[in-house]
Amino acid sequence: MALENVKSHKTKPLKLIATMQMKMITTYIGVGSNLSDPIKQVKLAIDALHKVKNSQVSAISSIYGSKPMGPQDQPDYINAVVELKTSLKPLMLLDALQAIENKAGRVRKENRWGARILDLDILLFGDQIIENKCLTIPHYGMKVREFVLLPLQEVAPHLHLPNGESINDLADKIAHNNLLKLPN
Ligand code: A4P
Ligand code: MG
Repeated sequence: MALENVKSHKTKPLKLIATMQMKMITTYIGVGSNLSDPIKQVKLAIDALHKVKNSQVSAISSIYGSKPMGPQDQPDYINAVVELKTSLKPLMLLDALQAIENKAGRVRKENRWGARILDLDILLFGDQIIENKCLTIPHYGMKVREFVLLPLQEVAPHLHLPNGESINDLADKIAHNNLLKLPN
């Protein structure tokens, strides 16, 4: 190894060196909350995503306010999308995300699409299509949710889904449903 490379390694944080040496897949994580100070919950979740092992946050969307999809007798949501490069396998990433949800105090209830303190969904995992009892990727709802498509377009405007659809086409077609990009 050339001397200058050795020197530059000395100045980089260890986590960065480790992740640089592994095959990294680009993933997109949908973040949502509508309980217990949702803006704070989303920011804390983004902090926690920075600490996921063998992974590196590479882009973060603005924070958006959104009207609830599903039952309307619940507070408005805060949503964002994070681009995370990872060498974790999909199920290991799901475990890491569920650990963050649990630490935030997430209680899983039976009511579908009900209020939640934190929801972390794997929207895309590279160009992989995954269907098993724990994971459906691309996320089953992502193409019809303005609170996913618009922040995703913000962080990855040139993205294509595994089936070839472009994020720009999907985002251009979706009704905005009062989605509000909040100032930084
Ligand atoms: N699972 C399967 N695929 C995935 C994936 N791609 N990412 C499994 C993450 N998890 C995935 O998830 C239930 C199980 O889904 C997991 O154990 C995992 O194995 P969960 O987080 O416990 O339950 P959930 O999130 O309530 O399920 P669901 O039906 O996926 O909820 P959604 O579809 O995420 O909807 N309105 C607004 N404005 N903004 C929102 O963010 N979110 C919801 C929740 C409702 N309304 C909303 C929003
Ligand atoms: Mg979820």
